[in-house]
Amino acid sequence: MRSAVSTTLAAAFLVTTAATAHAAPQTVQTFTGQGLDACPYGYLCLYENVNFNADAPGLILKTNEDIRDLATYGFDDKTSSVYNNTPWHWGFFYDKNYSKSMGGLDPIKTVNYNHRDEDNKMSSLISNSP
Ligand SMILES: [Ca+2]
Repeated sequence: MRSAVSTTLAAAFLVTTAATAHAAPQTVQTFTGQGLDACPYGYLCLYENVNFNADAPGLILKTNEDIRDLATYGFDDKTSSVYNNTPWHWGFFYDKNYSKSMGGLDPIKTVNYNHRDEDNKMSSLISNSP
């Protein structure tokens, strides 16, 4: 009897693990780095400086989830370049709560806000990920 219960529980655990293993967990992380190589596949990366922090290591925010207010992660009005290393389109906004569009970025594309109006203006972002 005990053996049967244990087997059932183990099977349930395996099913749960398999169902979630293919989808990456929703994460937002800030760290110091530079270059496109610092942004792993499956993530959108915001760089605090132009040219993906090429001149020196700087702050990077990597995310695979929508962010309603970048101030939550200390990244409001800070983004100067972006690498979209995901299969989804992302939209960017001047204000929090996805207000006032400032354009977007297609899959596996970059944008550099050097000398552009959008520099240091992004406050929220959203993807069309299912
Ligand atoms: Ca900046």
